[in-house]
Amino acid sequence: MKRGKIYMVLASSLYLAACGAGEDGFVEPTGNRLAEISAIVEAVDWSNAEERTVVLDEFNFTPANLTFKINQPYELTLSNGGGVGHNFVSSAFFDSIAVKGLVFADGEVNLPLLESVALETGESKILIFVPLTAGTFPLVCDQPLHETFGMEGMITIE
Ligand SMILES: [Cu+2]
Repeated sequence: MKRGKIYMVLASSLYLAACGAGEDGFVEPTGNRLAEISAIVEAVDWSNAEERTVVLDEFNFTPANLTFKINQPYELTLSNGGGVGHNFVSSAFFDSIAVKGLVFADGEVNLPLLESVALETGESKILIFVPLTAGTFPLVCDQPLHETFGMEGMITIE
C-alpha cells in the first residue's frame, strides 16, 4: 500500500514534467550587452563553425561533458530523443558565450540572450554561438526530478 502511494507520486511528477510547456529561457539585456554581442557576432567567420550534437533523453545528456574553445564558432544541435520534454539549462554557460542565433523547425531567433533551451519530444534546435570566456559550467535539465535522476553534465570553455 505504502509502496503504491510512492509510485503514484512519482508517476504524477513525471506526468507533470511531460506536460510542462517547453519555453526557452530568455534574459533581458542589461547595459550594452546586446550591442557588445552584436559586434562580436559580426566579427566572427561563421563559415568555420564546428558542428556538435547533444542528445537529451531520460535522463541523460549525451555527451554529458562538453568542451569548447574560445573564439571557435559552433553550431550545436540540441536534440530531444526522449519521450518527455527536456531542458538544456546553464545560465553560467550562456553568460560566457555570444549567441548568433537559435534555429528551430519553423524559425530562428537572432541574437538571443538565453539561460536555457527547451525541447519537446522529438524536437531539435541549433544554437549558433562563439565562446568568449573560459570556465567550467554545470549543465542540468530543470524538469521536475530530472536532475535527481542524473540528468546533469558539465560544459568547459578553454
Ligand atoms: Cu530532462
